Amino acid sequence: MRIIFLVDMDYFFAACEEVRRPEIRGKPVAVGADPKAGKGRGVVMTCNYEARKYGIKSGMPVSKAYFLCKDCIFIEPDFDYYERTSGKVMDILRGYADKFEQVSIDEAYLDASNRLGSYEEAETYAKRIKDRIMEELGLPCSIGISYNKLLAKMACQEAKPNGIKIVREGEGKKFLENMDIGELYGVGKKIREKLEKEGIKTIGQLAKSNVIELVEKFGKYGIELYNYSNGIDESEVVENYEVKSIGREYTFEKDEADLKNITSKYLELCDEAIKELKSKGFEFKTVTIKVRYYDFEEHIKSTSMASPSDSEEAARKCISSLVNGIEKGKKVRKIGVRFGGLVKALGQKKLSLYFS
Ligand code: DCP
Ligand code: CA
Ligand code: CA
Repeated sequence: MRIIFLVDMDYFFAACEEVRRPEIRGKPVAVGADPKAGKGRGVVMTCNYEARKYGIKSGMPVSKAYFLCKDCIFIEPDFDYYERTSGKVMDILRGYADKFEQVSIDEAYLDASNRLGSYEEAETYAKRIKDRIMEELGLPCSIGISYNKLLAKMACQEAKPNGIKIVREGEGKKFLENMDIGELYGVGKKIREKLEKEGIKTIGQLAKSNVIELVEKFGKYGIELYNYSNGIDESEVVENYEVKSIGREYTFEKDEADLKNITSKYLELCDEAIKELKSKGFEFKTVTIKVRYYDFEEHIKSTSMASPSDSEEAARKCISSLVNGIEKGKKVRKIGVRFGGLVKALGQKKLSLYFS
């Protein structure tokens, strides 16, 4: 019997802020750009559950969030801090797993089948994990437990906030049955619209549909959708030991002082590295550039993304802004670009291969 946990931190960025600013606890808090009394641009990255009561959510323009709740406390994101905190969370979680797989900044799968004999034991184990993270880091999380990754992930969604939800063997189909089709892992907006056109509104309806017709409509992905809707997912929890970061370096033949030439070389390296990253199915969270001057002085600068990405455009933007900090006119010998915090692209991404 497999026992798999999906641990996902609650309102992560905002929870991190509550830890270092206890005075904001219990009040509505959103992390995102400054709303400038409703005139600000940019979006809410996340908000705590007090703010959610007002209808504020991730991805919403901050101007709209401001009008929904004028008393909401808006905090500009501090990615380095969230990354560091995430690292501490992951270090704790790793200790509870036979097999461990981080899937995003605030979430990871743990396979603990070898350590546990029953779901009762699993529940106690999950409580221990939650207590430990709360005691050491002051952060709440939710945990889904099941016999596969798909159901663990969906159980976690039900467990939120600050809870534990178990889906036992034999309960998978029933657990999913009445949920809206959009709730199914792997179903994005486009697929949902297509399915709804066919009259498929619940996961249960999808589970009963004709798999051959699904393949006709969605290609190979139709089989995956069919399996998911039936609560079937054989994929293993796997840590990517091999690749932690992907990068490129370049040494100029002659020391280069022209920032335009230097920048275009950085972007070339960026494109090459992104190509490799995509071909391996990764998304990056951090971008680092390195510069070594003619006198061997070396500098490293990095920045973090709000959420993992494999976008060439986003990568180029980060790099251009980092390059801005390079000393002008000083001769450069060697440069490097590196993408770190790699995670496997999620199911949603795979869909874009079928529907672009
Ligand atoms: N995030 C972001 N932009 C988004 C969604 C999320 O920058 N559109 C960031 C902020 C979140 C973090 O990623 O804190 C984790 O995202 P989750 O989807 O897990 O959401 P939260 O942890 O914020 O809330 P929940 O309690 O619902 O998990
Ligand atoms: Ca979360
Ligand atoms: Ca998450």
